[in-house]
Amino acid sequence: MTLQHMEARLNELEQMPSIKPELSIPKALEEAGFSRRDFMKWAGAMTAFLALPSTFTPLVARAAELADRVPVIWLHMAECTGCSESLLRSDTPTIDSLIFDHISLEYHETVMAASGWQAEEILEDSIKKHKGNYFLMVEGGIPTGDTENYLTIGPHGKTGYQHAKEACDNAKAILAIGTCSSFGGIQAANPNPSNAKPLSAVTNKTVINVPGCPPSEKNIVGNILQFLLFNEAPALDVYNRPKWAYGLRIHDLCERRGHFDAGEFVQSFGDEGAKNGYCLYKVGCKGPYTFNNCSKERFNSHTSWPIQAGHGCIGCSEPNFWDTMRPFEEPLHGRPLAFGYGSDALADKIGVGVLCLTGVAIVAHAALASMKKNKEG
Ligand code: FSX
Ligand code: SF4
Ligand code: F3S
Repeated sequence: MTLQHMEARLNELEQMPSIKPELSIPKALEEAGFSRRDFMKWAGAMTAFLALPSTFTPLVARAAELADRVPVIWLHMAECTGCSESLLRSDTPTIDSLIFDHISLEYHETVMAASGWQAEEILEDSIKKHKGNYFLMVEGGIPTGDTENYLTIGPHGKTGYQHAKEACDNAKAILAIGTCSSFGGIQAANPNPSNAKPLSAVTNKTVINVPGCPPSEKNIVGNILQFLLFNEAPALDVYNRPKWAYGLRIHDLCERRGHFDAGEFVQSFGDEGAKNGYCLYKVGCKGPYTFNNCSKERFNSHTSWPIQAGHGCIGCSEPNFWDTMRPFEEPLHGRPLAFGYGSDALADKIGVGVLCLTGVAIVAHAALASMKKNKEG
C-alpha cells in the first residue's frame, strides 16, 4: 500500500462521524495533560513499534486521532478479563489507555453500564447498525461443550458461541485479544470441561490473533492503529499472529541473554545468581520457545516484564502453553536429549529436555556455555 492510499484511507475515516464530537481525541489528550510534543513522541515510538519507517509518524498520529471513527464491538467469552485490565487499569492514564477509552466502543461488557436483557439488546442493535463495518475484538475462549448454555444471559438468551459466531459473521475485521481467544487459553487446558475453542473455530474469516495472557496494552492499541492505517490484516505468522509484534522470540532480545551466553544461570530462586540477574533458563524460563515482544516493549508503559521481575517467561503467547510449557519453574523434561555431544550426566546437570529442534540448539548452547564456564571457573 502506498502513502497516497493511506492518506486516502485516513481522509475517508475523517468523513465518518466521531463518537464523542464534544471531546475529540486531540482534545481529550490535551485535557489529560499531554502536550502535542508528548503525543508526537508517542506516535514516533508507535511507528517504530509497528515496524514502519519514521516517515510514517504523521500518518500514525493522524490514525490515532481518528480512532474514534470506527465502531468496535468487544465481546467477553470465557476468561479472566485480564486483557481489558491490561489496558484499562493503569493508575495514570497513558496515551494508549486514553485512545482505547475514546475508540468508538459500541459494546464492551466490562465498561458499559447496561446488563442482562438490556445488554443483549445493545449488542444486537450495534451489530445491526454497523453490519459489515465494525471491528470485532473478542477476549476469551469459546465454550462449545454439550451443555449448551455456556455464557447464556437469561433463560432464552443466546449462548456465548452463538454471540461470537453472529458477531464474526457481520464484522469487517476480527481480532482475537489474548491467548484464550487466540488459542483457547486456560479453559481449553486439559481436561477442558467446556470444550473451549479459539475464536477461529467459529468462523471461516481471517482472525488476527493477539495472544498473551494478557497481551500488552501496546500490542492491543498497535493492532487497532495498524488496521486503521492499512484497512487490511498485516503479515501473519503460522499462528495468525502479526509478524511485527510476534516475529522474534523473547530470548532474542532478553536483557539476561548475555548471562545465558556466558553460562551464568540462576540455579534456584533467591540464590546469588538471582541477585546478580543471571539467566532464568534452569528455573524454567520458556523465552527460547516463545514468540512475543515483551523483552522489547515490557508492560505498563515500559515499566517491567516477567523476566525483569525475576521469573522466567511461561510462554503465555504460545498455543496450549498451559499444557505444553509446564512445569513452569523447571526446564522442559520428558524428551530424550539428542544433541549429539555431551553425556547424559551433563544432560542431567543441565537438567533439560527439549521441545523441538530450536530446543535442541538452545540446550546445546546452554550446555556448551556452561561447560565453558565450568572450565574457566
Ligand atoms: Fe485473562 Fe483475557 Fe489470560 Fe485469557 O487475557 S489474562 S485468562 S489470555 O482472555 O482475560
Ligand atoms: Fe532470557 Fe529466558 Fe533466554 Fe535466559 S532463557 S536469556 S532469562 S529469555
Ligand atoms: Fe508472557 Fe513470556 Fe511475555 S510469560 S508476558 S510471553 S515474557
